[in-house]
Parts: sequence; structure tokens; C-alpha cells
Amino acid sequence: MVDFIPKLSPSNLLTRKIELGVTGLARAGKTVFITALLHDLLRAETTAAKSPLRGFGPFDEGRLVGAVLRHDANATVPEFPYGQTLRALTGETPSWPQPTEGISRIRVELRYRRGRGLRAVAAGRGLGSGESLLTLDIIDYPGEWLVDLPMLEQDFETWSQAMLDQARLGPRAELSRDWLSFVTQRAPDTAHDEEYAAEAARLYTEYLRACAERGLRFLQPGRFLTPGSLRGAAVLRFCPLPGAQAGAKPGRGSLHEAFRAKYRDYQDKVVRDFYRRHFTALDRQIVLIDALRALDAGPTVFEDMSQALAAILGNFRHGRSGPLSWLTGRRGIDKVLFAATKADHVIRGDRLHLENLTRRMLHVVDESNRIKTSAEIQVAAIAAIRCTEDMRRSDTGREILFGRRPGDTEEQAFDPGAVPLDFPPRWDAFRYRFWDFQPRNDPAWRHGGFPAIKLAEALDFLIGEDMT
Ligand SMILES: Nc1nc2c(ncn2[C@@H]2O[C@H](COP(=O)(O)OP(=O)(O)OP(=O)(O)O)[C@@H](O)[C@H]2O)c(=O)[nH]1
Ligand SMILES: [Mg+2]
Repeated sequence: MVDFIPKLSPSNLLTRKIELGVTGLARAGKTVFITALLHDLLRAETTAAKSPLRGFGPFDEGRLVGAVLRHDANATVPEFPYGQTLRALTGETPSWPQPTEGISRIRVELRYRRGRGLRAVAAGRGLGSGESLLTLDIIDYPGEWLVDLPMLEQDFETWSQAMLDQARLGPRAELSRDWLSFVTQRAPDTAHDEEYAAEAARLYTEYLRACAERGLRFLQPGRFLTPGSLRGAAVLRFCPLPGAQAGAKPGRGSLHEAFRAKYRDYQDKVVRDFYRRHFTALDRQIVLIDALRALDAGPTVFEDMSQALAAILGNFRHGRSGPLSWLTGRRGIDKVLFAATKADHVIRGDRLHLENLTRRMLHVVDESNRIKTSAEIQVAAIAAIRCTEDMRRSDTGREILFGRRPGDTEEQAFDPGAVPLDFPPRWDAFRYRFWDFQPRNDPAWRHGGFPAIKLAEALDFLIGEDMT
């Protein structure tokens, strides 16, 4: 007989496992967020006067006993390079992590004492054990790969047409010229030739790369930009094909047939596999949005980012879990935090405006209200690592920021201008300027965690209730 009922024991009743999905386009701040979160948890010191965790319920109440990283000896996925990223961020000359090139996973175990609320009693306080465990699983991956999720629902011809339409719009028209003139030379029913396919894919990749340099993010297929272990693989030798008619049966041995077959392999073996293995068991989600850089880049980049996020988020399984969901295995993401990142890039008075802008962006990103009606949602403006300080100009009293840009030897005062109040932003009516800021070389960061903006509140929303 198959034993399908999980064994109940006080120990597994008191251990909760949560998969946290850190979702964000390329350069949104995923790796920095994960590293900062882990560092702050591992360095948590309840008696410290200043801590980035101030605002996280279990910490404020003195119930967080400690956090430990758990290394899985049987893991089939590389471990998140926490030590390496942390060393870079807290070294003599602190540096930001490189763009992520592959998938990695990490598990942190939080040991805590339960509170006195009703929930604590329900969670088994009566069992007499003083401490509980919460296991948090997090994965990191290149933001480019996320943008592939919408491809799962499109056949080759529909996708191809959508990419061609996109390539002819706005600044993309100029950037796609070489690739387009190459692929329009041959009709889709021409005999397939792998060398031609390789050149078409190379030109298409160059076009995608030029778009990425301009800040555009709705770029598919993501592995063309960040191939990871697929570098040089034949499955990446295709691209959208002008004239590939929907519904038409491609001729045997034609370009159309070959590109369609590669697209299907890409969908199945690359995207679906990635999605199944890492995104189907998520319990909580934080969507990191780099709204500030997009604002700085202008309306095309801003709209492209919103559209990419909208298309991606449709693929996640949101929904409140029922009381027996741990038995049935039917779980969903029941809490989503939409977080504008890098809030240390704007003056204090503008952080609420940034939050409001993000809230209003949700109307575009979750147009059908699907997420809003199936999960608990919160919006915040956060900085996982705060690199600037808030100051006021002595002459005008205006708020400014104090920080160091890459290449600068010293910290200086900056006035980044204001975040727009309207949504969609009135592009001619606001002035905001994005600069990159460097992390500080400060021993306190190494020992006590990173200074942050609203990181603790974000964590409290995501897992605070699970630790009552
Ligand atoms: N000031 C400040 N900058 C940040 C913060 N988080 C991220 N950044 C900046 O954003 C850049 C990208 O952050 P990452 O964490 O590498 O972004 P990512 O989402 O992992 O990007 P990919 O790996 O390319 O998908 C960093 O190099 C920093 O310049 C923050 O909290 N404060
Ligand atoms: Mg990264």
C-alpha cells in the first residue's frame, strides 16, 4: 500500500518551509536583495540599537533566535554564491555583483520563539516546545530568463509575428535593421541551412543586445542574451521568421520547419523545465521593480518594462492556500510584495511618491486584477543596501542625497530631482536623474548588516505571520 499521508510529529508540525520567489527583470536588484537579506538575518543581533531588521516583527519582539544557512549535499542546482557576493560587497573596495549568469538556490533556517497570539497557540504552542523553525528557500537566476515565460503559451508563428511587430516599433526599428534585412532575404519555405540559421541567430542576438543596452527588457528568447550552459547549443540557432504563416504547414526540410522545431525544443526543454523546477512551488513572491532607472530612460523603456512584467506575472500561480493545501499539494503564492527597488536613489520625501507610482503601475501590470483578487498584495519602495544618506541643503532647505558614484573618490551631494506624481508619468513635466551609487566601505556593514530602507517591513509582510 502506498503511504501517502505525511507522518505527523511535533517536530515537523513546528517546521514551516516557505519558497520565496524573488522576481525581477535584469538588473532589478535580485542578487543584491537576496545577499542583503541573508546577511542581515545571519547577523541579526536583537540587542543592537540599530539593525536593518528593525520593523520585522519576530526581531522587534526579541523572538528571532538566529539564522543558519543550510547546505544541501544532494543538491542538483548550484548553491547561491552568498559568500562570494558578500565579500565583494563588503571588501576594501566594495563592488556590486556581476549580472547573474545561471541558476542557484539557497536555504536559510530561521529559529524563533513563538509569540503569545492565538495563531501561536494554533501553531502548536500547547506542544510545549519553546522554539520553532522556518525554512526559507530562495533561488536566483538571470532576469533575462524570466522574460521567456510568456513564450510557453505561444506557438512559433504567433511568437514570430509578435517579435517582428515589436522589432519595427520605436527605437527598436533602427536596432533591428541588420537582422531584419538578413532574414527577409529568404522565404520561410527555402531549404533549411544550419549556417544560415546560425547567422540569423547571431544578428538577432546582436539586436537584442543593443536593445538591452538601451534599457529595454522585453527581449526574447532570454537565453540568447544569457545562454548559461547553453552557450553554442544548436537549440539557440533560430529566430523570428518573417512570412511564417500561422496555420500553414511548413514544407519538409524548410527553414520554417526547422525554426519551428527549435522553438518547440526551446519551449519544452529550456523554458518549461526552468519554470517547472523553480517556479511552481512558490509560496510568497517579491516582485522587484527598477522603476527609477526606467523613469530616467524615458517612456519607451518604462512602457517596455511594464509590459514585460505584465506578460511574466500571468504565468505564476497565485492563490490563497486552503487549510489542507499541504496535504493536497495544491499550493499557490498567497502574498505578493511589489517593491520598487533602489529607493535610496531618491530623496526622503519622494519615497512615498515612488511607492504610489508603483501602486499605480500595478493597474497596468495586473490589468485583469487576477493577482489582486487571488493573493494578498502590498506595495513598497525599498533599498536592500542603502548607499546614500539624506541631507538638506543649508541655503534652500531642499532635501538632497549624499553618496559616491562609481569612479568618484569621495562622497558628494546630489539632487536627483523629483519622482513624478502622475501615472502614466507626464514625461515633459518632471525632472529625475538616475546615478549609480557605490556601496560604502564600512566595517559596521560587515558586522551588523547593511543599512536598508523598508527591507524589514518587506520581510515582515512576507513571512512575519508565519513566525507568530
Ligand atoms: N543603491 C542601490 N543600488 C542597488 C540596490 N540593489 C541593486 N542596486 C543596483 O542595481 C544593480 C543590479 O543589481 P543586481 O542585484 O545585480 O540585479 P539582478 O536583478 O540580480 O540582475 P541580473 O542578475 O542581471 O538579473 C546593482 O549593481 C546596483 O548598482 C540597492 O538596494 N541600492
Ligand atoms: Mg543577479
